[in-house]
Amino acid sequence: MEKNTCIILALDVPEREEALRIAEDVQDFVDGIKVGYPLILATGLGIIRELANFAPVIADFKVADIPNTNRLICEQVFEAGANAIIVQGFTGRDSLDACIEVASKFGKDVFVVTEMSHPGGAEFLQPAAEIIAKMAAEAGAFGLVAPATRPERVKKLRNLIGDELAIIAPGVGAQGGIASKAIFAGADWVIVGRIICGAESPKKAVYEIFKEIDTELKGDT
Ligand code: OMP
Repeated sequence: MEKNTCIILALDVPEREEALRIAEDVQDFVDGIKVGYPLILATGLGIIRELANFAPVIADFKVADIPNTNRLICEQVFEAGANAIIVQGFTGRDSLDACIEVASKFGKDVFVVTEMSHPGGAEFLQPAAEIIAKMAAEAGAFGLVAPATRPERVKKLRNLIGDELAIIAPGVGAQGGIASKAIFAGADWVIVGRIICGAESPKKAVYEIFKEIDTELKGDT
């Protein structure tokens, strides 16, 4: 995935036509499109290949099972045309290794969830986030998912892993996070859903996020 705009669209809509309309509208302004259960359960796995015409697709299945089941899930997802998959880290090293093994076979990437962005993400995952991040680095994951709602945690995780892994950060807009703060804290990309998908002009909504990052970046130099 190339870093141009630092924005990944979370395409959480339940209809194919709407999804394709939004993807087409924003295709030149996002670096990736993340799809998950809402859209794939509603439309089928085939939507991944359709969306891949617009931008690299990250399949957000937050895979969290035993190694063999993880392997089977990853194979389906990469055969369907996804560029990357999001998996949970709390299931342990062997489960993660299974995902990374399949991803390597396909030449694709694995992102590992550390601490989630919603308030409940601080309950059980936060205490384990740093161990999970280290494990992800050792296992050869491509990147981490870390909360834009807690930029100080993104910074902590970035300091821990160095520049070895990418960080993608959800929680901007609807969950209260601010894009520039997550990027300053060390995220490579922010993941943004509702404020883009629900906007009258998704393209304009993406531009507003880009402008906020850009303005703050310039202000910082
Ligand atoms: P909005 O809150 O609408 O911007 O969407 C955020 C997207 O990121 C949704 O697709 C969530 O499922 C996803 N997400 C989080 O919000 N928090 C996390 O900690 C992890 C994810 C994720 O793995 O993508």
